[in-house]
Amino acid sequence: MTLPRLNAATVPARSLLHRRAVPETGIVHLGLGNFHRAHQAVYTAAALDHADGPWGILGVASRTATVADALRAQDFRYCVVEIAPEGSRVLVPAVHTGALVAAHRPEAVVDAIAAPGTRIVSLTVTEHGYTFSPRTGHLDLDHEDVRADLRGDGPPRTVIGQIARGLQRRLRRNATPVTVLSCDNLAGNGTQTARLVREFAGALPATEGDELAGWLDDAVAFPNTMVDRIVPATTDAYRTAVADHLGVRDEIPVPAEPFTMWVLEDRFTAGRPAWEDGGALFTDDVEPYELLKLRLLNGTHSLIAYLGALDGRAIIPDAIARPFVADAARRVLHDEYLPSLTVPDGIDLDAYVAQLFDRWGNSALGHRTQQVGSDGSVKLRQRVPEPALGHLRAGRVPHHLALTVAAYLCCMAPPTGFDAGPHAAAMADPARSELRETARRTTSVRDFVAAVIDSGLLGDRLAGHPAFTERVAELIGVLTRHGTASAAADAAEAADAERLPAA
Ligand code: CS2
Repeated sequence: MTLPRLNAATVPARSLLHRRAVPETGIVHLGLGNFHRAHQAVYTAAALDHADGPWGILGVASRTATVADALRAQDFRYCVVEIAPEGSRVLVPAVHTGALVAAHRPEAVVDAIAAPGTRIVSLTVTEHGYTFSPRTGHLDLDHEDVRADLRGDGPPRTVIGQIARGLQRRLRRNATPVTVLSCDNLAGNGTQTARLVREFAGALPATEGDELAGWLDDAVAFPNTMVDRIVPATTDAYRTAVADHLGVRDEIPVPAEPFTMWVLEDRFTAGRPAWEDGGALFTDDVEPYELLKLRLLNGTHSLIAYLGALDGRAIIPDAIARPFVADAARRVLHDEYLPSLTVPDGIDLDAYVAQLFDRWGNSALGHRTQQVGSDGSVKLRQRVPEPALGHLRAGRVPHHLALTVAAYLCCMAPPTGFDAGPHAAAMADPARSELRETARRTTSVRDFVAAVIDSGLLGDRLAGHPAFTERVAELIGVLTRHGTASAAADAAEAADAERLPAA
């Protein structure tokens, strides 16, 4: 039997997260991927369930039209499939009012940012989407698309270009205040976005740039946020779950774990939805929450993904079910990430950590090691260097942070004769070809690791710590000669030996 397609007429009322009319557009969201649709969209639906407001979302996909086309065909309805081991729930947020593809209609994106009705420009474009130089963290002025956006001889191609050019048009047309809200896993995501937009303005011809920079100070806020929800890629299993639960066909359901968290600074220059109605937490100081999440969750997640992939595990729950992976995860989390943080007031650390292991172990979710391992070159610099430097400066080698980097490099540029397996091979990474090239032109693993670290892949400060380079190289040696579990055992033994009191 062919099921009816999900749309405004066929959506079962019981699954709608709010029953109000779809509001007018007040939010332009860049990055129409699964994360936004299972996170901010759900909080916005919860806010609208309590009160009307101009908080419809115009979603902007960067290149591919699949989601935007399906959204239009479904009257902007789609399902969030919440997956828990004990069963799943299907919910429909219904908060989108339009969908665009930036690569097809770049001018429309600039116009939408400039529109007076737009109060918030939010973004989930992944670490990779911010076009910062991996070495310096500053706007990458050598990037071809950044240069084209600065020349302005065509519509902007980069996200920072779209925001800066959209704000410039807004300033000229109506000069109404607006908030730019980064929802990506970057430390100080609002501060970093503001800096990159200012760097863009600073690289424009002087009068143009000064005018924009002055207005940014007066009328544009960039609050910091911490976002958290594990959201895997969509597969047919989730389309089937929607068909089974709701009796309709949704081409673009979003799977998500039940857990969700959002912590934001309350600095919005043109109003905001009452996201607290969906459980969001507003605070003056997001940083401790961001660092807690970026390091304990995301940092440990990277290690689980790389060890798991090298051990032949397709999904995170199967990786963490391996005792040696769970042991390495506990060690990196407790001994190497935790000392670099201040736990925010009100967080029960033991409960938070226990919950992380439950979340990673959610076997019904099928979160792929390949997904978490992808884009390591832009993710790891947010996760590894700061905590590693803290240990190195105190004279300790962080063996499990070194193991994270070693396992990442084995996935990206497997040494000759070493087979990293299909899950590592499937990881996408903008630096993969450069890493392979570096491996090809160096003559030893030690030289390869030194060249990678000197290239600034993990920022520019680890290069001054040869002990870290040495340890990464040793662990790559053990991993490729004796296997992933042996490398984890080597890291654990070295960490234990250093913990023993001196004789
Ligand atoms: C993951 C995150 O892919 C990754 O790097 O660590 O996407 C993680 O699942 C989310 O940040 C959870 O909030």
